[in-house]
Amino acid sequence: MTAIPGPKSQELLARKQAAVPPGIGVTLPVFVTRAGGGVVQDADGNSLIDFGSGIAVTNVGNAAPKVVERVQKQVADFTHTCFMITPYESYVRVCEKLNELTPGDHEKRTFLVNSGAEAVENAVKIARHATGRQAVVVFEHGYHGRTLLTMTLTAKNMPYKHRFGPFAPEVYRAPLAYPFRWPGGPDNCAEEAAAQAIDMISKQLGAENVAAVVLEPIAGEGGFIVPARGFLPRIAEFCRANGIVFVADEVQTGFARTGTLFACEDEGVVPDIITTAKGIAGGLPLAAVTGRAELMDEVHVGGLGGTFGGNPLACEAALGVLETIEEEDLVARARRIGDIMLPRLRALQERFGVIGDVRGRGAMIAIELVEPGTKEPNPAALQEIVRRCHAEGLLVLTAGTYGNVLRFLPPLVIPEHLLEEGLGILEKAIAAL
Ligand code: PLZ
Repeated sequence: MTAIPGPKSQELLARKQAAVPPGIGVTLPVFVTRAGGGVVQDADGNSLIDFGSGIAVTNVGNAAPKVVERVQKQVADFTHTCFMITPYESYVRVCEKLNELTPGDHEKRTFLVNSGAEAVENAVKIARHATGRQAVVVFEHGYHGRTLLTMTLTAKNMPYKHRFGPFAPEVYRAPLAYPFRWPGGPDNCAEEAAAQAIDMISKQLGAENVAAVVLEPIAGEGGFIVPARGFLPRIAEFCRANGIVFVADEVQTGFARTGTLFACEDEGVVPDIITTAKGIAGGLPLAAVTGRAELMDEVHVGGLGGTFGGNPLACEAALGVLETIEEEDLVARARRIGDIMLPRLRALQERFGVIGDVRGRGAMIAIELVEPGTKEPNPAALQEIVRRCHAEGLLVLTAGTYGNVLRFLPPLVIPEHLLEEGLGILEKAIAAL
């Protein structure tokens, strides 16, 4: 309807600039009035095709009927009591469901917090408490949050860590099996990267000093890096053999996004603790820590918690999300989205040398942009393509350690004609470049 952003959004943007610090950046400054069905509508009456899902959150859509219904009922009944003061059933139900649905048939416990970062921090606290060890191992290209500990766990300096130190102690970083950039090539990547990580842990730290290894099964913010097959199981097996708690951070990959309910399932990896957030509650703030009963039960009464964790509105939303995933078979939908997008993107890669790599699983897909004919990161091309997509009404997100990855996270309920239309806009943007 208007240029992007339109006059109303520009007016709101000016107010944002006066009221909100610039540290809170904005990818696309259109102010939203409604969203759903794979479309985001703005204050100027524009409709944008949503390839972002609010960063992998609205997997079931922005206003899924089951979520809306449950939250509306709950908000009229009560908004809060604090689960640690006087509990309510929906919290327990969410935990029962996660214990049942997460990988592994061992006995599990779950508790609820507010954000992905908070879930990861708690996973580390529990691992340290249960093992009596301190060191935590994370990986190159990893992202785990913005709190002091989780920003320390995060790999990338700018914008997450720059001048925010000193960082938390006892955090060590190992190589990630990044096939596209592995020096020895993709074929030996899993084996070599796992060997280097294990060597680092054994020789530099001593496995017996390591409380936890924290790993994203697909690195999200780092650029949708799918570790070479075999890497994850090898690291998990090393952890098991050495009494190290293996924490899978599925904050971004969870809840049907990658074509399985959780990304670890793809290689049959069973984590000791799994952290989830984002897609768990259709946009209401909720996150969870799910782990082996014997680890989780180690922590003394009152050792875990928080005022808002497992808020009743968020719990009802989560139950609505789980029902929607099951009833609409969104796991299969995610796979279908991948089956549509990957071949289209690979065909573009054939035509345009700027696309160095096409990767991802299910509805978590990315292209990595390079200087044609090399592997040199091309962040300028990314900015240009994103600008053109946004101007034409396709909301896309960026990622990547080198700022050169265009990522796609459509809501799993997106109609196929919008997926096709979005891909068409993308193709034109790349061709124009
Ligand atoms: N772990 C794997 O992807 C959040 C970050 C957006 P919170 N990723 C989006 C930004 O720039 O702040 C994330 C993640 C993984 C943990 C987190 C942190 O989750 O809910 O943002 O705290």
